[in-house]
Amino acid sequence: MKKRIFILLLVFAMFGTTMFMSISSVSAQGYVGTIKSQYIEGSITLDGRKDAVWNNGTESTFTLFNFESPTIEQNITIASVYNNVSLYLWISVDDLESEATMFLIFQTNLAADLILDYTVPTWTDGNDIKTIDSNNNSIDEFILDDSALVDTNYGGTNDTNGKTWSRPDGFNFEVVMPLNSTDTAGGDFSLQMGDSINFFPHYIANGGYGLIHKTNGTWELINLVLEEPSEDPDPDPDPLIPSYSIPIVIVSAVAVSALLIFKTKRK
Ligand SMILES: [Ca+2]
Ligand SMILES: [Ca+2]
Repeated sequence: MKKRIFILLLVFAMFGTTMFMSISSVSAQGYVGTIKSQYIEGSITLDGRKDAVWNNGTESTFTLFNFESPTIEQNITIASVYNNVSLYLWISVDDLESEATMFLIFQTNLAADLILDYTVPTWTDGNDIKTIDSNNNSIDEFILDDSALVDTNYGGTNDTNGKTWSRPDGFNFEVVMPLNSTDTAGGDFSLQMGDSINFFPHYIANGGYGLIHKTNGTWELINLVLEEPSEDPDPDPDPLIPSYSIPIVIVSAVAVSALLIFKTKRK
């Protein structure tokens, strides 16, 4: 009898452990969408204005939630293009605040979820942060020991540059970052055509906003893809010889040949 109870307890323990492992392996991190960064020739003048070159990048709008009061929402619109050396992001926010900061937290540490504690929030070590504010301060950082550290204070280089246009009804952030800064001390990302990277937009103006759902403890990242340009169709295809002209050419050649033979024989 005791043996039976022991086996029963063992089965329950194994079942419970399996259940716990399967539940704990479910990640709270998801994806809200993809931004397709389009390849461009040349570069962009940073001024916060949405110049014609930005028509190459498709706009995507995302809803961020206030960290303190999740029912307060803030929409942001993002577009992206890139060339052989740089990645550009254009971010537009409608907001009547006088000052704002945009943190772009790029997931360069793929061994763990980007967010360490969504309630604060805090970020996982080893990820890269590019920051631009409405006073045109551009700061390149990385996460270590739950803190955002400035690259240049730890042997790295500042690899972000941006200009913000403070509109009467909001902000346009225009940011450029090297595809490959080679700054390992600053934990910078390294990208090339066809690559993708996840990032979390963290907007601060009268409170912090992000893609965190506090009601169920989940959060979302945006997937940024450096789209490979599609092959151009042949802009000047070789003119085709119309099919009906081939018999005419043959008949003409035969006629000319016959005429030459006839003339030769007459001589
Ligand atoms: Ca960095
Ligand atoms: Ca850097």
